Amino acid sequence: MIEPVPGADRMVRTGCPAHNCGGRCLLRVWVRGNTIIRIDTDDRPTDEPADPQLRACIRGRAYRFRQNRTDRLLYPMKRTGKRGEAKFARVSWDEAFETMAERIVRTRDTHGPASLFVPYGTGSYSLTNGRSTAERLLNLVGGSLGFYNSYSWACISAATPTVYGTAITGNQRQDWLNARLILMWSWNPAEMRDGTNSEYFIKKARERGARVVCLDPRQTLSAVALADEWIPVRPGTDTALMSAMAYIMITENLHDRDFIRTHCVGFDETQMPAGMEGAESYKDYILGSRDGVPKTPEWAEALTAVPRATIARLAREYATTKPAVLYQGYGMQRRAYGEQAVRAGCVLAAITGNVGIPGGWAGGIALQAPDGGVGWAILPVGENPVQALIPSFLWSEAVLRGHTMGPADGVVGADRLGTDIKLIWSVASNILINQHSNVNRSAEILADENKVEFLAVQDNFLTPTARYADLLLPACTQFETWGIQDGWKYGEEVILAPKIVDPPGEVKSDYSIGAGIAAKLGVAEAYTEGRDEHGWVGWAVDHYRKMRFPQIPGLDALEAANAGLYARPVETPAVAFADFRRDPAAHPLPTPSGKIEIFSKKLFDMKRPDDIPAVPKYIREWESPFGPEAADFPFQVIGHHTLSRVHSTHGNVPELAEAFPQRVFINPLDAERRGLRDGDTVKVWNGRGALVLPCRITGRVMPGVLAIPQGAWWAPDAEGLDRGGNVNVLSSERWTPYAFGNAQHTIMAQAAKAGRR
Ligand SMILES: Nc1nc2c(c(=O)[nH]1)N[C@H]1C(S)=C(S)[C@@H](COP(=O)(O)OP(=O)(O)OC[C@H]3O[C@@H](n4cnc5c(=O)[nH]c(N)nc54)[C@H](O)[C@@H]3O)O[C@H]1N2
Ligand SMILES: Nc1nc2c(c(=O)[nH]1)N[C@H]1C(S)=C(S)[C@@H](COP(=O)(O)OP(=O)(O)OC[C@H]3O[C@@H](n4cnc5c(=O)[nH]c(N)nc54)[C@H](O)[C@@H]3O)O[C@H]1N2
Ligand code: SF4
Ligand SMILES: [Mo]
Repeated sequence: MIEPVPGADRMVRTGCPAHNCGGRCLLRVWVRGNTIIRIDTDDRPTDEPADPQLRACIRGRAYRFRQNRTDRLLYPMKRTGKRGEAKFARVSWDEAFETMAERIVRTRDTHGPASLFVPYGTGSYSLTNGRSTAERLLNLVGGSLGFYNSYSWACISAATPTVYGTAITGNQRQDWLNARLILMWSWNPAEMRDGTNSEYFIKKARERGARVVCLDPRQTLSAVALADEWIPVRPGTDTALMSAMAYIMITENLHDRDFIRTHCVGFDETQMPAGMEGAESYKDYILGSRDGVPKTPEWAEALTAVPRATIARLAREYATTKPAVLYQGYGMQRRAYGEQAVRAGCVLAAITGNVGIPGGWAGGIALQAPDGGVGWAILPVGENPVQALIPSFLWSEAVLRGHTMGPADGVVGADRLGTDIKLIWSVASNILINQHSNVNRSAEILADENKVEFLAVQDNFLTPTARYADLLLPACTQFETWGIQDGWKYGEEVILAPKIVDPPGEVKSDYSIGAGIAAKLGVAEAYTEGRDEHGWVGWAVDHYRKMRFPQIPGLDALEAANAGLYARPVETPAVAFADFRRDPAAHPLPTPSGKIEIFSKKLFDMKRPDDIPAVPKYIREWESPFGPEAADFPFQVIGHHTLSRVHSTHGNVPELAEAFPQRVFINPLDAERRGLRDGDTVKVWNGRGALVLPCRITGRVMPGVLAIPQGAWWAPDAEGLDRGGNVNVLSSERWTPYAFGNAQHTIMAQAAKAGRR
């Protein structure tokens, strides 16, 4: 039932602004005049797993506090002080468009189109807002340097296909109701949303009798609310734990020998890929027959801090409780050698025979079967005339030494870049300063006008990145333009995002900004194809109808219904690899062998056994409690994804910060040794930077581990000490060996009391 909100003159159902929040939910937005006065959520009377409500989290419900802030960027502005000083003067849109056009042409003609770059940025996935609006324009005037891979999934998206040949390894979530055991490994969907309703499906599975175990260094909200057991694991050691589980399975004969024989390669010496007969198999590694180190529970206990008896029990339980889900979150792969934990988890799923069956789970990145799910709610960008791509995480390398970069630095599509990055147009992104590793390094690089010669930032607010802009372009929020969304990773919905209020000041949509610059460059017609934002949403609805949702009504009907969404119920959940399971010869995997590659010849041929082994191995992280660095920097620091923010988005909303203050979480044993009381301010530092924050003393984080939620806005004082508590002042720019990914959870640091509350 709709309860009218007092004072509201209309209610619009819409998608929650599509940031990179891990979900896609339905909001009811109550408006008076041009002001949003209240937000609540999905009121459809459905509570069935086939088509559950898309209920909003705290961020969506609190969105009016972000929307209505008085410090929104209102006008285009140009820099008047030094880079990073954040001194700006207002300019007209005409001057802003002219400056952009002139700089794009000048940089392209001087350094080549590969010197132009639109960085990774996930602030908007709502079709007409977001970075694709900039890419589309640049592609019409010569192109720009592209990137592949993400800050989210670098290792898991690169490593999953080395095992399965595809990223579509996930069953639809309704199938979790068929599972009898669910291991939530490094996965916290009660807090970091991973598909709206993932936690709902876990609850439903539990109601049906599944046991749920959570493996995480933190006793997360998921461990508390969704799990029967929490097993604390020392960060960065998951592959050791998985290896010891395999040791128990192999030595106790609990593995699925038939499935391994018919569907896998590389498990043991009897089934090595052609030409690899003498190489070390997975079983060789686990039993230690080549390296002399059997991967026993005793061995793993010393690394993981998980008692050997627990390891053995978990191994037996996972091997014998069928079917079972081992869900791999992304925290354990945003780390040094994150590729190994991904491959090791997939191998456990394979050797227990959980692949391709209802209630089972293949592991890996788990895009949704049968076709990877939806995910087209971005403006088409066209063809990029520049072929070269860099790994998204290596943009700062390409600023410093792009002209020397080639395949050894992860460049694909070209033998060399041939130029450094000279112009950056950052749209819906806080990567450059806040979200990339090693903030102090990034700030120093960007402050140098001889490196990046021109930096435009397009955002809603004066973010830490925006403070470094030469030109600030004020973008509207997604309530202020037309958009359309689909599931973040899972889901069967198309969600309409109508324009609800007019933007303040002279604020424009990202698309209109692109169109304004396009006009100056003489490509307006090609850019817009005659459509405004609403026109593109109509185009997208037709696209969805052709691609996946044949029954979806037209835009007019969707608009008139004010239903907010079109949902397709999932009556029979798809199971990834079901065909392969039934008949592997007729339905081979897209791997070189056509089978599950426990041993990868492709990786073997890279001839880097120490950091890219052919079978998954535990490798000590480059910063770890077991290395000499631990003498000065004994704590492992994790910057997990927190409920109150989407990365740095919402980081300037005091109402959310009051509910979830930014703090360092520290175990009572560690706090006592440092003389800390709850609420004391703590300084945390390493060789790259330092921050201060109040502490929260809690047994919900392992001893030796500090948790500092990622995404807080960097706020350095005069000494460079970060008062905002941004964990990236501590993280390192070093990338992972195979995926060239960000290892932002691999941090060693020291901590001490800075003050008393
Ligand atoms: N509320 C909220 N939700 C979000 C986001 C957000 O910003 N806020 N961001 C979204 C995006 S873009 C992404 S990519 C995903 C990210 O999703 P994830 O990467 O899965 O999220 P994290 O919080 O980094 O990590 C998940 C859990 O892994 C744990 N962890 C860290 N290191 C290790 C380890 O070495 N071993 C084990 N076993 N566990 C470890 C952390 O304590 C954490 O509880 O979240 C999405 N959902
Ligand atoms: N230490 C550490 N660092 C991390 C991570 C971690 O786990 N640990 N996680 C990484 C991950 S997984 C990700 S995905 C990245 C995310 O990093 P980013 O992609 O930079 O995401 P946000 O920090 O949310 O910044 C998005 C920006 O877009 C702006 N914005 C929002 N809506 C709009 C819009 O409609 N138009 C425009 N123009 N701007 C808009 C917001 O105000 C915000 O400034 O962070 C990465 N950084
Ligand atoms: S999960 Fe994401 S889409 Fe859903 S309400 Fe929260 S912020 Fe909005
Ligand atoms: Mo992400």
